[in-house]
Amino acid sequence: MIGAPDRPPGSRAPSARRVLLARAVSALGAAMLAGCDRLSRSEWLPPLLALGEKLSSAAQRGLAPGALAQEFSVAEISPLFRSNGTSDPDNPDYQAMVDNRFENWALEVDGLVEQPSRFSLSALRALPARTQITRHDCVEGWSAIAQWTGVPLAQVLAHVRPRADARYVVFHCADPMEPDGTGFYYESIDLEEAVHPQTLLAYEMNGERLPVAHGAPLRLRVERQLGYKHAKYLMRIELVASFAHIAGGRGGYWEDLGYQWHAGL
Ligand SMILES: Nc1nc2c(c(=O)[nH]1)N[C@H]1C(S)=C(S)[C@@H](COP(=O)(O)O)O[C@H]1N2
Ligand SMILES: [Mo]
Repeated sequence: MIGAPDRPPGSRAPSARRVLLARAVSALGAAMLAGCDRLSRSEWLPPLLALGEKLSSAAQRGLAPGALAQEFSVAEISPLFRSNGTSDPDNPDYQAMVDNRFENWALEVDGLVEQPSRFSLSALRALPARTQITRHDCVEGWSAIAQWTGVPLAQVLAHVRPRADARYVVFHCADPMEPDGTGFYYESIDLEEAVHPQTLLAYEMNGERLPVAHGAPLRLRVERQLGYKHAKYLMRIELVASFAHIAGGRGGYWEDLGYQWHAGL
């Protein structure tokens, strides 16, 4: 196994205010999603995006759950950004897609959604994009700043319309973690993190197509969380009510090995 973080991230007890706010946000999200089941996308999308904006304006007032991660200037971009964990998936299907410049790659989005969908790279590129310069912090003890461009996950969720019982977003990756080609890397976040304005499905790094070493063709950027949450080599996004039935049941490859699911900075 390559690039194993050598210690778990520090776990902080969430403040009572944070817990209350998180509950309020989930309740708001659930109520909104439930109410939107019968609405068309044009009616459904704005409230979802508005929720993300509410979270970020709450952030500006210093309320924890919607806080924005710090953004940096172009001058602060790191000249070197390590590749960590998998840097070239040992998966013949993935390698065939690399050879084909990801023409045949598509992101599956399914699970507890009204409209299961497949998105080609060009379909994702056609959606409104966001660019942000952020710092990546790995629990192995290194950090690096890069510019990321991608589609806010909220936009993709607005297309597939999560059902009222959806609570988590699970990211399934192309890289097997076991020598026999099984045990694919995976991660998960909750819906609050999923609709946060800085949560992106990124297809560009520092203005270039995302390199294989950093997760081509698509990776998650979830800027308020430690490095291992930023799933690379995305193949499928699944909306679930619980992740107990997936792999080791703890919501992620490293979580199954004992790391915290809440990897908030
Ligand atoms: N699919 C996949 N995603 C992954 C990993 C991995 O091994 N496989 N490693 C994680 C860890 S621990 C870190 S620090 C970052 C590293 O991203 P980078 O290679 O762009 O530096 O990716 C995360 N996402
Ligand atoms: Mo990491």
